[in-house]
Amino acid sequence: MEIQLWREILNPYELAVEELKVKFNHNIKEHRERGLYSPIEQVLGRVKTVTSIIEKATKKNIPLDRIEEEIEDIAGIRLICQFVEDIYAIADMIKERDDMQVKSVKDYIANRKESGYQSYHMIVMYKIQTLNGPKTIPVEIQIRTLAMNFWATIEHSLQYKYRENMPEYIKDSLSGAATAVIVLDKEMSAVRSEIMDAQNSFRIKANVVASILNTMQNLYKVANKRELVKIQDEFYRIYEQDDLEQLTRFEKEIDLIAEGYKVQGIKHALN
Ligand code: 0O2
Repeated sequence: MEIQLWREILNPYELAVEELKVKFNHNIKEHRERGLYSPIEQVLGRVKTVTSIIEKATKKNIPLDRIEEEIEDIAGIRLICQFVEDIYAIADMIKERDDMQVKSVKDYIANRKESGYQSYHMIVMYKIQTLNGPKTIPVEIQIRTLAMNFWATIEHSLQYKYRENMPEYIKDSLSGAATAVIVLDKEMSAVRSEIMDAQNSFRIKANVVASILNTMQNLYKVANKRELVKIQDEFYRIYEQDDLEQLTRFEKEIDLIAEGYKVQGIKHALN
C-alpha cells in the first residue's frame, strides 16, 4: 500500500487518540480542581505503526483491505492508575459516557493471561469529524495499575527481542515478577484509603497555597505596601502552623480583599 494511502487510513485514528488524550487528561484535572481523588493517574496514547499493523494482519491472516474492519487497536489509549479498584471505577466511568460506546471488554485481571499479563481492555466506538464527514472508529482502551504497566512494558520489550524464542529462565523470572505484581497491588489496595487521604490533603493544601500566592501577587499591583506586609506576615504565621482549616479561612479572607480591588485571580489546581 502506498504511503499516502496509509496516511489517509491512519489520520482519523490519530485524531481520535489526540481527542481522547485531551478528554481523559481533563478528567484528571477536573477531579483535582474539585479536591477529589482522580482514579486516572496518567494518560498515554498511540497510533499503531504501519509495521506493527502489517505484522498483526499477517499473523491473523487479515487481508490489507480488511484492516480497518478487523484490527481494533489501531488507536490505543492507556489509562494508568494507582490501585486495582481504580481500574473498575474508570471502566464504569467510561460505560457512562455518551461520547463513546463500549463494544467489548476483556478483563485480563480476573482472567490473567498465561504470560502473566494483567490489564483491563475495552474496545469503544468513537465518532470523529473528518473532511469527508463523521466517522466512527474503534479505539482500544487499556486500563492498568502502575505495577501492571511496569511488568507489561518490560515483558513487551523482551517479547520483541526474543520473538517466539524467549529462554525458559526469562519466562520463569517474568512469571515470578507477575506474581510479585499481584502481591504488590494487593498490599497497596490494603492501605489505599490511607494513601488516598495523604495524597488528597497534600494536594488540597498545595492548591490553597498556590491560590493564596496567586492572589497576593495580584494584590502587589494595587494594594498599599503596609497592607501587603500585614497580609504577608499573616500568611507566614498561618503557613507555619500547618493547619489546613486556617489556611482555607485565610484564602477566603484575601479573596475578599482582592475582590475589593477587583483583582481576584483564576484558580489553578496543581497536579
Ligand atoms: P502493541 O505493540 O502493544 O500494539 P492479540 O493481539 O491477538 O494477542 P487481540 O485480540 O488483538 O490479541 O487483543 P488483546 O488480547 O486485547 O491484546 C491487544 C494488546 O494488549 C496487545 O497489542 C498488547 O498491547 C497487549 N497485550 C496483550 N497480551 C499481552 C501480553 O501477554 N504481554 C504484553 N506485554 N502485552 C500484551 P499488540 O498488537 O500485541 O501490541
